[in-house]
Amino acid sequence: MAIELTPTHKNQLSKWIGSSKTHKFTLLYKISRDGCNAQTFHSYCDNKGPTITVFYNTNNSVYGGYTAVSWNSNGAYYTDANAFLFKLKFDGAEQPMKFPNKTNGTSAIYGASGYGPTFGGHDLNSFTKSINKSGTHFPLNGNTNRLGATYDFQGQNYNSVMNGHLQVLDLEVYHVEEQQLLQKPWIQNVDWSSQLEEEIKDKVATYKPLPGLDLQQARILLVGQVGAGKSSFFNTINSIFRGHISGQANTGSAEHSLTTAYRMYQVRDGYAGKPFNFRLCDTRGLEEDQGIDDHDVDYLLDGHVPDRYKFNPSVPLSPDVIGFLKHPTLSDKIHCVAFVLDVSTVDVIPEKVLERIKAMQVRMNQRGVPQVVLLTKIDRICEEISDDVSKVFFSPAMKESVDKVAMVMGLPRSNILPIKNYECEVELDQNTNILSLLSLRRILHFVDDFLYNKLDEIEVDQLKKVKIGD
Ligand SMILES: Nc1nc2c(ncn2[C@@H]2O[C@H](COP(=O)(O)OP(=O)(O)OP(=O)(O)O)[C@@H](O)[C@H]2O)c(=O)[nH]1
Ligand SMILES: [Mg+2]
Repeated sequence: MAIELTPTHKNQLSKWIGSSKTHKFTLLYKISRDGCNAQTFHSYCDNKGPTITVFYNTNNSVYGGYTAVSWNSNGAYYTDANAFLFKLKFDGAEQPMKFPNKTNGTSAIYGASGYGPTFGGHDLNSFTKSINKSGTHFPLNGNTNRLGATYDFQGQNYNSVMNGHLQVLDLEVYHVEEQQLLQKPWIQNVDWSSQLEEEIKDKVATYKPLPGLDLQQARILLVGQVGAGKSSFFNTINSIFRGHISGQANTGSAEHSLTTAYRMYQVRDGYAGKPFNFRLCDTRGLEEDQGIDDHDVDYLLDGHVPDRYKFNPSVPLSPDVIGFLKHPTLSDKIHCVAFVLDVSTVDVIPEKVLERIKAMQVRMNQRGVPQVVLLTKIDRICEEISDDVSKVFFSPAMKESVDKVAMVMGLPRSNILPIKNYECEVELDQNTNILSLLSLRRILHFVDDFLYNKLDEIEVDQLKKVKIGD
């Protein structure tokens, strides 16, 4: 995927810039698109107000600087007490650090026609004149000789922020401005009341799959990248009906999927109540070369895979595994698929993982299985949502992410369902519950759509038989 600021990075920068508002980032200049040339930089960025400059180096480190003062070409230093340098990632790992100005803003930036973005005197000079691309990267000719002269690097240095070089895959400058929440919700006007919570809880609790198909429970398959929040979604729904935060499914962060066995989780009505008429089927997380593949997906969709089947990355699923259902019926099959995607990293899903998802979608489409996206970790991309989940449909950042995901997945926007899973909370939250329940209810509606189609098929078949019998 293209190199650009992720929603999480935007949210982090937004917090550092200050004020409780989120910010809108508008791309002004990008060397891979516009060429690495100081004059071009100035023609696109001078007199534009506050900006963020971001470096993406060849070690997958991301760093840069913010200034509230406009860039200019006057050959002069400018004062800005709000300016800061930062690092977001180092060697591919998230390492957010802010390096504040330590000179009361004196010499915060240097603007000159032959210079690319230059911070301090000079803590960080990106490049001078123009740079040609060399293979995949730009060998910037700037310097960092006086790193720490104007900005407090808090013990960090050229090596621990910039990997000791200025070879970048890209460099971007964004205009930054405060962003208001939308006046009107971008999709759905929800009344975030306890009455609504009870209403949807009841709908979910009393859900029955379409009669006439001999089906007790709807089966919803959760698929997605490692750490996206698949198991947490089950825990969230389970917690709502248990009445307290529950961690029945194992969740957390690990290099490879924490979920190693296929689990068809049931949710019960209260502590020891009866299971509801749906199951959330949790799978091993997708990776570039691990996790369920499109071949496994065939078996999963068609209902051959037994509960607690242990995924083994080196041994593909086959009819020889213990418990393999040789003749599954409609009730064993999957009736809706929920792709679980982490909204904070959705821009950087590896190409290979996306290819796997696309290949799976082909198989789902062949079977007419409806698909939705559960977009998790929405608290990570917008401060207002992090404070209050009910702001989700008023957040421009959220709307932008939903639009993007809908396009990438080739699904209507109404199939993209933002949710906030419980992760560190100790108490249930009404708005968090409502959002998850709304998503689950929509999924159950999609299950019904699938079942109606099955019923139609059966009725047509029966009609044919009757006609032949005539
Ligand atoms: N902030 C935040 N964290 C979340 C959310 N959902 C999940 N997490 C965290 O993300 C991490 C991974 O969540 P899991 O539910 O284990 O993810 P998974 O998709 O089951 O991952 P694997 O089983 O490893 O493939 C955990 O630390 C969760 O607490 C969310 O909505 N917001
Ligand atoms: Mg899991």
